Amino acid sequence: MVQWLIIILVYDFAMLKLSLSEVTLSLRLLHYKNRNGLTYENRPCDTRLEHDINRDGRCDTGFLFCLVHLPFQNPHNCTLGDHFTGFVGGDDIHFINIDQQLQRRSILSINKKRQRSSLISLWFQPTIYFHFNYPKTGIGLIVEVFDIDDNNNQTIHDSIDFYGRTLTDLKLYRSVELAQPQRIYLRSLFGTYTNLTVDFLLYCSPNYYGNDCEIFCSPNEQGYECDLNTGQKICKHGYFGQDCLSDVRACEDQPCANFTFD
Ligand SMILES: [Ca+2]
Ligand SMILES: [Ca+2]
Repeated sequence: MVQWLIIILVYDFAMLKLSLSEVTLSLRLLHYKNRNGLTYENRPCDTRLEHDINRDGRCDTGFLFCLVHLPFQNPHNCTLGDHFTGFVGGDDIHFINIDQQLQRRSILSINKKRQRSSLISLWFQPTIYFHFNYPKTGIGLIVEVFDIDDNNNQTIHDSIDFYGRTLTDLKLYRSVELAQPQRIYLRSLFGTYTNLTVDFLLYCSPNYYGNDCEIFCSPNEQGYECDLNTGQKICKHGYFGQDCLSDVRACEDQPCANFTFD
């Protein structure tokens, strides 16, 4: 009885593993602008000096990115993942991609420009990555823009703005090498004057293949490689069978069912 239970559990686990897919969604923030420097209610971000993290009267901007399964629900849970940036700058933020290897010289010149214009923030922002099972119904993105009032207490931030958008128009690429960034301008749902420009990439996570990234194949050093288009196992010389883990040498002494010497 116990043996049957174990067999059923192993089978279920194997089926579950087969049915999983994994995609990566990356967000590279490019530019954020709050034209009036106010919240969505047209109010100043801070009326109390101790809440002004920047110490210059600008909003102290931070973003919460939340990914959901479509359709949108209210209230929403970030079922596909979330990421809070913390404080990243003021009302006009030009994000710098730290994934690109910046020369020390160019960083220095950026710092000089930064000193010249105190109204523009430059922020070294890494690309934000999400990994999840590809949802057939589509991906929804919700962004909350906050004015940070206390770096140690997330509950007291003021809301500056809110963006919501489906990402059903994002193309799913088969690998990161093939993926082309898609630029999206996120705009306020309240008609206020903030917007955020983001480059999105959606692609199969490493070792996942197929139209919906549902085929998993991790190359086996000895037995097989993976076909880059289909994810099917390609047996290396000397190996055969469905999993390419049967060794030809084992067939030299006694015949194997699926293998004959030519
Ligand atoms: Ca505030
Ligand atoms: Ca603040």
